[in-house]
Amino acid sequence: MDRELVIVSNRLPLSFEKGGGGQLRAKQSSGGLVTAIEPLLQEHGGIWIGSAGTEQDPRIREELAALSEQHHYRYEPIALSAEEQAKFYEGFSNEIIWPLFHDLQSRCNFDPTYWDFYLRVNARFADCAHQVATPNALIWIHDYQLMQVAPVLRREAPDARLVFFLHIPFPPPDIFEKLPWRCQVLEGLLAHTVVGLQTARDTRNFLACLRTFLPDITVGRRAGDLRVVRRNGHETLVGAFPISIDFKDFERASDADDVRRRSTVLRSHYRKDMVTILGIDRLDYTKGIPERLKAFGLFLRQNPGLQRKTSLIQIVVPSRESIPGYQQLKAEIERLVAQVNGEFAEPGWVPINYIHRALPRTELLSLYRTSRVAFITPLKDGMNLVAKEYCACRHENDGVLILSEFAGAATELKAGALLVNPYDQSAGAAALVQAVTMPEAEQRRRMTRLRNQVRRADLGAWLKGFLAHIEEDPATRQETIVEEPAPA
Ligand code: GDG
Repeated sequence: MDRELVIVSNRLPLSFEKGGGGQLRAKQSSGGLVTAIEPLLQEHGGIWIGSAGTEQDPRIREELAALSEQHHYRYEPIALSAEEQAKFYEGFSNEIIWPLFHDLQSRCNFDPTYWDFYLRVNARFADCAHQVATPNALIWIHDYQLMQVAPVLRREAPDARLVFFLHIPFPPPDIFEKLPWRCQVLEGLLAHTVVGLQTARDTRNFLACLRTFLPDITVGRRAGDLRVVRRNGHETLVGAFPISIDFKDFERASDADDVRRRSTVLRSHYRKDMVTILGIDRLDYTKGIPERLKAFGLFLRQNPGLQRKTSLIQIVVPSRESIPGYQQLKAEIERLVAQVNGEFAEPGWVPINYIHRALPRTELLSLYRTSRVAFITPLKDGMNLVAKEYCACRHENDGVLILSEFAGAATELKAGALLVNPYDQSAGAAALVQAVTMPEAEQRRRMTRLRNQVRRADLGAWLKGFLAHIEEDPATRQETIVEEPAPA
């Protein structure tokens, strides 16, 4: 890539903790966006703009400057006040956009004071990008917290390459229309030259919302299901670019000595014929954790013969704990774990191993290696990288992936996974029976397909597909664009 790369995301890929003696400790963040973007900057260099938390400690800036020297890229921190964090991040982003875009509109809190903070903080990110980026930099803005950065940047730097990727789903018009600021959000997105979404369904929904709420647009169809949206003389390329993982890196890292050693220890904790089932999620109501625990309880109740032969290991990574609802969710999960364990546990066998903390990477990879089943059932998910990581770590081509049909990953992985409706406990229980008792030959057939798919459509392919459109110049484009009439 010839241009300077500037990544703009809500958070930097690391946060700071104060040690016992008051010294600052940098901690690498986990989460889908970091997993995908960090390797890109490591390879190409550039700048990452994002918040490093609400702490105003001046040492954070110094520490980041020192870390920038060691890494291939530079960090530009944005300091948010406690009120900005509360109303822009926890408020507008996570009490309105997050639930609405995951089709959970009844969880939204449409507090009218949030929007001004969203605009104000987005403008600060835009100002920072304007100041630090070279004039022809590629400014790649990420995700739902920053959908109003581009309109400001476009005014300040009319020729900048502004591209956007949405990591979460895009809802259909009859859900999106509840948003009081729906037209401004759509207009903000059209200030980019490329808008990437996770799946064809998200792209369809986005285009349907544009047609419904901004009727003065025209839409042209291009090869490969891409669309060109035109409005007021500006063009935006819109398309699905399913995000992925660095398959080879996961495959290699999960076969390293430390992971092999840890996997042997993990296996030794269980009886030889025990099938371990793995769930890993951030603490979030979209991930369908209570629904999954209920399905597992039903599975045990309906299948006494499989009790003592199966254990669910459920990792819940702490997340957004200051937002109302997340504490309640944690309490609900803990109540359900206690209920299922209370009903079925016996000396020597605990049905659910519940872990509420982030795990070191070695532990995560060892769990992928040793768990015969991955049980991943979000109510709705942009993609879900855990599903792809599990497949990349299955060296023996065995194991079964049970996946929600509402995860973006289901589009690519449906041929090898067992797809379930996460709201349907009976279907979840039935899929568990099928997974736990699946003959080895069928496991291998399915897992080989899954691994081939993830290997082929890996992180490199995602980047290549997305970045291929960055340099396009509408004035010299050869391809004919067929105007697409709005559906009746
Ligand atoms: C958003 C969208 C979309 C998890 N626990 C630990 C840990 N992780 C890592 C996993 C994985 C990442 O976090 C989680 O990614 P997901 O994709 O599953 O989910 P979100 O964080 O909600 O991500 C999602 C994604 O963006 C990318 O576009 O797929 O739909 O919601 O990489 O490995 N890592 C470590 N310890 C843990 O305990 N080290």
